[in-house]
Amino acid sequence: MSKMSDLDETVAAIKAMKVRGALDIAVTAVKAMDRVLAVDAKDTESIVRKLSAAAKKLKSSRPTAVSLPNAVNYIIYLSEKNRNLPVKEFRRVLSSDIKRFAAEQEKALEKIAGIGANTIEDGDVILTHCNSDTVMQILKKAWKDGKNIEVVCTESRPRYQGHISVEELTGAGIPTILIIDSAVHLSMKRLKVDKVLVGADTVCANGDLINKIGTSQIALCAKEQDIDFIVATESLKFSPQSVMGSVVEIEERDTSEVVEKGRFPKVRVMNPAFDITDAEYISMIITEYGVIPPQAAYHLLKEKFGWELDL
Ligand code: RI2
Repeated sequence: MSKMSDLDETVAAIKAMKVRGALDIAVTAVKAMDRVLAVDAKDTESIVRKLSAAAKKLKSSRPTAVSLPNAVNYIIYLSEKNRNLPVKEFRRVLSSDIKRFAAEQEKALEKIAGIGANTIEDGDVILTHCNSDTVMQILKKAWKDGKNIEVVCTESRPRYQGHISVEELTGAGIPTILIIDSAVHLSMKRLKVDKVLVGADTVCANGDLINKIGTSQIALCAKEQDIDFIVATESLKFSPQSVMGSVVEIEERDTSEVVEKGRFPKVRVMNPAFDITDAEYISMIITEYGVIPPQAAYHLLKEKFGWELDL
């Protein structure tokens, strides 16, 4: 069997969720594009073509988190802008732009951790779903700031990313409780949950949130019990395509993640990886630009993605 190319390996790792979490996926993809820059090419035009082919492959690896196309499209935009440069100069400029972009995402994460930690109060019981690096950074910062918090993690079936959250939080010394996904409603009451804090895969222009399957049910429970439902996300996860009317594709993953193949031969098994939480259930969105109401998503999009939207 022939050896996989570096790019194909990255695509395979994202598909198999060896690399996961909306921000990590985006940063890993642009780093793979940086490596494409280094491959043999006689002129700038052929690198531009290689980058554009790589972008297409990377974007097809997972369909829902908009951070991936946003990041990749931005690098393609820069490559188009610089396509008249001689090959050596083109490589240098693009590579440093990619590194700057990746560093900016790290900074955004750090900024959100600080802003997010301010929204947490001493003694808070916080429920989170799945594993969001952004959420983890906020919780760890709040703990480091001396806030005595307790975190309730859902399992997040079928892939149990909740276990990753439990490991991270307990590793930081934070008191953590693990519950099954269907225990959310009961646990909110019994454990006296003060806040729900989740990450995002995509935020739409109308403020709707697309996040790990089960998120929208948690939002409904929070609304019913008058608990704040807070989203933490880098602006990279806001969807410019949604401004133009596109609907976000919800990834359907292999059903073997839910039940072994052939176990129920006559049954249709479904495995949607994400769901949509209506903006009206969201109390606030924490971004690197500060805390905004979901209704402000359109304005943030216009500000941030002007280069793509041409509005
Ligand atoms: P960060 C994850 O999806 C979860 O839905 C999480 O809320 C979101 O990405 C954002 O993660 P998956 O990749 O970027 O586990 O905050 O399917 O790490």
